[in-house]
Amino acid sequence: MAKKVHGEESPSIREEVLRLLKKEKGRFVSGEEISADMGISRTAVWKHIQALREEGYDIISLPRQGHQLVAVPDRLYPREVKEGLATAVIGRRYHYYPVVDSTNAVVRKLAAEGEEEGTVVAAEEQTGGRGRLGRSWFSPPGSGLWFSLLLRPALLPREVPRLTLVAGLATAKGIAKTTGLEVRLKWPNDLYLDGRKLGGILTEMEAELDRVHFVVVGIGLNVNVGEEEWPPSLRGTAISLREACGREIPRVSLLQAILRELDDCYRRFLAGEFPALLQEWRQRAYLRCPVFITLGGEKRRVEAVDVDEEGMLLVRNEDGEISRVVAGDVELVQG
Ligand code: BT5
Repeated sequence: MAKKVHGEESPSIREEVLRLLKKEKGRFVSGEEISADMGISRTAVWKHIQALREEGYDIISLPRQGHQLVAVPDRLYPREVKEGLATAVIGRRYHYYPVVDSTNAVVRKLAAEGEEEGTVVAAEEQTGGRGRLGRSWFSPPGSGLWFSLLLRPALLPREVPRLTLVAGLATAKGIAKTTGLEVRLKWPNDLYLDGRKLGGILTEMEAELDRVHFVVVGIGLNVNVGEEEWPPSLRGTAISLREACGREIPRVSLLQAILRELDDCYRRFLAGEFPALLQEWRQRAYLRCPVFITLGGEKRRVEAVDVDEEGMLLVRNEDGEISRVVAGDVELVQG
């Protein structure tokens, strides 16, 4: 009779089976070899292979030849994202969900339960993805990066918006490393490509007046969203990396690259290097250009001049007066 695979030990054996198939990728490994290596029955080997197939791993099995791993799915599985990640803080702990309402909401809940700094929550799909001011964020399955990180920096609440700029910069750097595309940053939280919105950042915090308990940085990035997938409200205003590059972008390696940049930028931020990070942000930003700014319901055309050392936007109105914007919506003047 086939040996029963215990629920407890089978996930780690499955990882071992997968590791062996990956090591021998493109080559058949016999059922006997796997079963001898792992100390499990042939039937158990078969069950693990079947389970991996259900997870999307493309494995061919042939009688007398064995099993061959042909392709790894581009899903944001912990084992794939954590493989070779080597970050110090960001992504050290990583939670994955096929579907979730909002990754920011999940991180908030984990944070309240004492989860440690650096934890990342990623989902294939969000059913209640959120933007700022209660706006919704379109997060279709399998074609974007929808993830959030938990930070516990020793900051004052008014210093927290700086983290949005740092996260935007890190995301832009990760995209450049993976695709060669240089995205533009729009104050305070947008990533743009070809004048269209590629991604956005939602920073939320739990704080008292003089003490931040935790910060949740949510990042949404359109990776392989197809032209036909956009809802009418986003057609022509949103863009994905695939649309810009004309090819599918592997999400796992993109996420890894972004997590590495976040890890590096956050370390530098904590070490007091915000001015240098801001300088890098400026180089990629829409500055010294006309924009519409909406403040308290009123929309005005101004010039985005610069960001100050605290990361606030400086704008010049038609009379040449400079003012400092702490929070607001900026729209590009097209054309
Ligand atoms: C943002 O808000 O740009 C922040 C988006 C943050 C999303 C991430 S995904 C992971 C994490 N979990 C969440 O629930 N949220 C974060 P805002 O600046 O308010 O922009 C929202 C506006 O962008 C919407 O009103 C739409 O006009 C537009 N929009 C919505 N979905 C979009 C998409 N996928 N691509 C481009 N534009 C989009």
